[in-house]
Amino acid sequence: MTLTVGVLGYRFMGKAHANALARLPMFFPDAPDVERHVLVGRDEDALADAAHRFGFDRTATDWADVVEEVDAFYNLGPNHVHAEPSIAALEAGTPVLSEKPLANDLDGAERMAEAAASAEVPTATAFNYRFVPALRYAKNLINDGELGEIRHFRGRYLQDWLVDPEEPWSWRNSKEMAGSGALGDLGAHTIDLARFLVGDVERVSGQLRTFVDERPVEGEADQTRPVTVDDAYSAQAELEGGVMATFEASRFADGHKNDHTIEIHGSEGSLRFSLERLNELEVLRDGNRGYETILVTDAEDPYVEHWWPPGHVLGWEHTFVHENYEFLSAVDSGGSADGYRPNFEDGLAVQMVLAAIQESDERGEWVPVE
Ligand code: SOE
Repeated sequence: MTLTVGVLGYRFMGKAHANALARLPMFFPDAPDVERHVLVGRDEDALADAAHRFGFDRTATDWADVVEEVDAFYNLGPNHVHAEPSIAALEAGTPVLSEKPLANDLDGAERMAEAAASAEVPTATAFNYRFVPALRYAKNLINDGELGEIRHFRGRYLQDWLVDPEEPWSWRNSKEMAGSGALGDLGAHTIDLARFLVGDVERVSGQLRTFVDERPVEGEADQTRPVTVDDAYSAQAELEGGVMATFEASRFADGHKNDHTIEIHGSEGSLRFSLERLNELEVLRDGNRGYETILVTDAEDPYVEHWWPPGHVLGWEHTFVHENYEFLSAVDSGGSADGYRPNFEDGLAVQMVLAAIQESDERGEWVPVE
């Protein structure tokens, strides 16, 4: 059976997921046949150009005309657009992939998770870094007890695309549209990896900071719009099992382009990962004096058999191919709501941590995640 996919959104994430769908037949021959059926957006000229370049059969300007007819609906719009179309698709029984964070606020995320639980179909929150081979390898090491009892998780996500105060305003600078800034855009990934690799977040103490509080509006001379979200955040946290965690992210870390770094320390060893060197995992174990660098590109390493010989390294875009392969395989097999992880329940769990960090910043004290 060929799965028809409808996609809302045709800019950065639209391109990333369209590329992933196009790669599946060549590299994942056991993936379901997928038709890039309809691309949804508002600007009809830009939409038609994207649909042509991304290989979609047709376009639509209203998601309501699409969510019932397709076999899977991808919501790749800005955070404030995630809830309504996704809930409508789920109410029609259509599996949904939503980009992260799940929503722009906790209420939207709760309503999306409730709709997913009622629909009992696969859902996906697009935390694509769970699909980096090196991080799958890390999870296997931890699950096999190679690091012993986990004591520390340390995650930071550093970018520098907003260092220039003249960088134009975008929806990512709006609390109404995004919900938060670096916290939800970047911190959501790190918090999801903490849940994936170690365990749930039980309480947090965090701070948010905005360094530049207004930005020029692209194409409108002398016009500015307020920045109403954080440019950076940091938080300390306690994970289940008493694990100590620190999280931080910034869009003002000059010199860091997409530097998502994870460090984990246990009673028997440690590991270190950096997205800017995503084929490598640094591991300290067996009482060795220093870290060894493992190039995670052997055929037996997660997902690598689908690609190239050892050492022919993968990139950021390959994580979307792995994510789409797993989600669409779950859809094709008629999987249940738990047929794919991370699903909307995982997306809500992260949204609860984001909200707790925001509340902790406001109250200036530790806040439980509940
Ligand atoms: C911008 O900060 C961005 O594209 C995020 O939105 C993505 O989730 C992250 O993976 C890369 O940076």
